[in-house]
Amino acid sequence: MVGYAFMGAAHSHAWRTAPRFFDLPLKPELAVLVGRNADAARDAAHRMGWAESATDWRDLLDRDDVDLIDICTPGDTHAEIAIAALRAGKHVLCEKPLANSVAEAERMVAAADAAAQNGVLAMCGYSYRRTPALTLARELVQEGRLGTIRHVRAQYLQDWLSDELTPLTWRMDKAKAGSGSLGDIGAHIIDAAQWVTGSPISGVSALMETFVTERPLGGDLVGLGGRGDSSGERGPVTVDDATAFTARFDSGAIGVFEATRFALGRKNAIRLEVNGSKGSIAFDFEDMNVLEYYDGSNDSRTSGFQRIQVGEPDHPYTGNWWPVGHGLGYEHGFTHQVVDLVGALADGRQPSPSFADALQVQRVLAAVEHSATNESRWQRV
Ligand code: SOE
Repeated sequence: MVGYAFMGAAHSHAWRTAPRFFDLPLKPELAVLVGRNADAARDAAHRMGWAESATDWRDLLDRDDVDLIDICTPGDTHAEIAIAALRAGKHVLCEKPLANSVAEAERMVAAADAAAQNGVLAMCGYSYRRTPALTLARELVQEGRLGTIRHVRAQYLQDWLSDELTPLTWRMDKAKAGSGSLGDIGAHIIDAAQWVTGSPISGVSALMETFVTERPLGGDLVGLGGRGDSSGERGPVTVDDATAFTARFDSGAIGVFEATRFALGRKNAIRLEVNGSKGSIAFDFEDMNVLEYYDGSNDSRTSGFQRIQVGEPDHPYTGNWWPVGHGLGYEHGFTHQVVDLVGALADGRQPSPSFADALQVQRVLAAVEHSATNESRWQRV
């Protein structure tokens, strides 16, 4: 694994936990944790359960005891590491978004296609798909329970930048992160909307905003909050704080999307509502064990959104955990991601989402950015 901050911790938990709750055909071994700072990487390896630590990811390429490289670094290093790993015959799990540009993402897809000829496989870590309630939503759409999809309403609301004194970190540096709210959290709802509905986005019209254009220096590695001081040195914010866009789907459905780090009071509210001709679903990650479902076939006397407790043994993934009503958390999506990745590798099957799936998300990110920076079809009032 390369990187050991927020995603490194979540992935390590998943690699350790998956074989203890699911019968995996292959047993993950946490061999080497890579981080630039030797002491910090050694501490993290010990804390997160890795046998060794190293400071250069290139050391992994010719180790025959390493079969897969898990990339948990900021987006500016995804292409270099993934392409080298695939060429060295290592399977790859790469965090989202796949890359910081469509060009990089296309190079990664080409490397993945070439590697797949030799049975070397790659996956992109859009882990929210594996929240049981969202997997159930996709199953209901696929079964036709919602009928023809008309609307997708998706929001990803956080508020960790609402304080103007929250210090700069890599997440606000375009060179490292590629974009701000758009790629960090907007990418999740773009992937989830396309995956749940089964239809790719074909066009967008967007606006992006940076409310606070400079901040105190001194953020930490995870870079999700904290409070700097107003007297110290300040630096520029080079990414979006918030994004809003409308979208058309190949299927003919229309979508409204919003991603922000300034929705004061909303901590990690991933909201998805899909309205079809026969039914609707609604989800909010801040109530992540519930899927709301409206069955249009009910008679009007008994109709209404029902709250499905997604925890029954026949719901996705939940049979391996606790009895219904006890609930899962943020970390379980990462564990389910490992379960599905390891199952695909054992069968020699392409894991989902593939790099090609992640490239489609990257194309939507680029279209949103292009629309927002070109005032396209914006009518002044
Ligand atoms: C910060 O917005 C962040 O850590 C994202 O980078 C993650 O993808 C999301 O799961 C939680 O919030």
